Amino acid sequence: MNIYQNILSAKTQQKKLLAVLIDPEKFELEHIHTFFNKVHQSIATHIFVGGSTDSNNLTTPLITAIKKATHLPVVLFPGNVNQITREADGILFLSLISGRNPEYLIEQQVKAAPILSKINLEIIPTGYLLIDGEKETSVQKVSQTKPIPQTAIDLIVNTALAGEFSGKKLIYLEAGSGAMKTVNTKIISTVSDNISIPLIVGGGIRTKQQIDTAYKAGADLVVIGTAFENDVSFFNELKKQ
Ligand code: 1GP
Repeated sequence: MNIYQNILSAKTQQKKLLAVLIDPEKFELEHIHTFFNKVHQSIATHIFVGGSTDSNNLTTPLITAIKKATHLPVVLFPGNVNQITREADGILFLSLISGRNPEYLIEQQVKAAPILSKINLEIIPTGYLLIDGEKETSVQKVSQTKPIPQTAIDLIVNTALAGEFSGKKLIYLEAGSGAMKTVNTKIISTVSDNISIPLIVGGGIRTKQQIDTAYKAGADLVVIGTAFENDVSFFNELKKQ
């Protein structure tokens, strides 16, 4: 499975992608089969697994169970190095480039390197930008970095471009899990017009209309976690044609 090549070719064909984000601390394993029945009837194309914390080391058993329940690619979206597991298919190798905390710019990556060098995960370098979603999110608390205000479009674009020029293969615009305000369309379209690598957008997206708006503005892949956690019937609105 070449996850990145598939994302790239979807972008070329203007086929939009949707990742369901599963937080190991919030997912109820006993409902895995009903959950994935819904996922498989929907337009979801990827499963992302991760959270800001995973104090009880739930990621490995969760991904083992997910791999049995689905053929969709399972991609780690780790809050820290302890969430890395060989059970996944790939990993977003994140650098929090909107922040200036060396721990999340390079230190976690250095700690991850010896683990990743021994296992066979597809590594996808990702420039991760925290954008103000009008709520103090876990990413902000854990990373001790400030989000970029939505009005600072030049800074957002230049940060995304710096990510691309540094070799990131994806740019992720993150308003934070449960954000009150999603990343606005002006930001999405300006970043999308200026970069050539695929663009991920997530944080606070709760409706089909918000998904479509993000796609139209230039998002190649939308990530949704909270809306599915709160109500699995949201999948019914996202049925495959
Ligand atoms: C969070 O972008 C993701 O990292 C998804 O956010 O939980 O608000 O959907 P939500």
